[in-house]
Amino acid sequence: MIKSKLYYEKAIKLMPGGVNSPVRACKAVKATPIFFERGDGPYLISSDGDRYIDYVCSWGAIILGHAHPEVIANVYFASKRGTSFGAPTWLEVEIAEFITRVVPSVEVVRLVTSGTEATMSAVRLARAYTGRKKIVKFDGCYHGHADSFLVRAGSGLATFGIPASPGVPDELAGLTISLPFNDFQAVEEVFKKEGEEIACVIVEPVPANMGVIYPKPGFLEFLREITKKYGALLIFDEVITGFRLSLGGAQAYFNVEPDLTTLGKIIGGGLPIGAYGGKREIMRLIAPDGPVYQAGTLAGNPIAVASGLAVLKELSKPGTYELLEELSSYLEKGLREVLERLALPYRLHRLGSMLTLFFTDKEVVDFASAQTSDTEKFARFWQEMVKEGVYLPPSQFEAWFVSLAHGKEVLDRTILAFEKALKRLHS
Ligand code: KE4
Repeated sequence: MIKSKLYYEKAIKLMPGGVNSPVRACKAVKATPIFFERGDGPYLISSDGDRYIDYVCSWGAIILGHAHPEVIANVYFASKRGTSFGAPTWLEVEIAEFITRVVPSVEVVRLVTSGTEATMSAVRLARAYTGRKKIVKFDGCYHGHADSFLVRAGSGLATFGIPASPGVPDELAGLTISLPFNDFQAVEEVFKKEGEEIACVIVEPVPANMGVIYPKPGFLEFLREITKKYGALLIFDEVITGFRLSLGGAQAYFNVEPDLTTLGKIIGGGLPIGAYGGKREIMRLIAPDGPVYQAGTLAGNPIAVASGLAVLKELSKPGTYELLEELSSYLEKGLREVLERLALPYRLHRLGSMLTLFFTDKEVVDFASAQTSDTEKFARFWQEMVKEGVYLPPSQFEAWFVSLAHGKEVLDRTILAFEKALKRLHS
């Protein structure tokens, strides 16, 4: 990886950690980041010319596989018409029509340019709509880097949040209450105590930012009911699960309808995009219809939207999600057989085409239990998988993503690599 090392030496002088997003620095896996030049279907090709089977998939944004011809064609022809006008285009109407048609809770949608913009705008809207200031999130769930989300759970249950990053004012962090995911009682107690002051609950319906965690049966329905009871809004952050778990996202998969939904990643086909939406009655508060301000120079950018439309068109073809499920369950089965053969007690979670192997023998139901994982062992495992030509997210607390380009031959090679990596790890 000569070139990657050379590029990294230059990069770290010019950008914080040599990267434009922290997790890419591969600090959690004690490795020099690999620099990539090209994606091709299920593969990434590095600057050193090495080919890897990719399970990062741009953190979930790539679901058709890299450089899908329909996406490339749409981007090419859109860019020939110019890259940005700062004025409405028909493309935005097309994608808004699609999203509002297939995502159950969304009647009106606003496009932005990242998941963070989507979630921070949705929270501002919830605060405006309810006239309340407090928000509830869950430990280990990540909603982007807006100040209100960079909050650690306060000591004790219902005390206010503590800044999880310098630069976040205590006063603002204090308005965020962070609770253990899947903890019915903790949510009940907080709402009993301060429900009338809570503007919203924001949740990843299937958390993927602490590794993939299953919502306990009835937990999402419970959040739906308790927010309704106290007049708070329920926000499903579907930046990852949107168009990943089904065409209608997690809300369709679990049949639980939030008040607001945030989207990103897949709807841009790998180009910068985000979106938030919900019932007309709520969204009508957004400027210029209403007084809640939110804006963006490149929001609804025609190239990003053209890219996203190509992906959404492919995803809406009959049999697509059945194929994705078939490929993902094939991979899961193969990985489980290896864990059984090697008598390893690790916890493998999979929902749809996202999965995580927790290096712990404990049941993983929330962030605290996910943190019983041996991150040192994960780091060595990650490095061994790289040696086998498989590129996994460089953190124990992320999800591996299967794309429609990950055919059986690629999955078989992954399963073989998995066995060899674990054998070396445990030799
Ligand atoms: P962006 O601002 O990064 O587009 O989206 C923020 C966001 C919001 N909500 C959820 C559920 C998310 O997962 C994310 C971003 N995901 C992380 C990785 N899991 C992005 C990767 C990174 O930070 O580099």
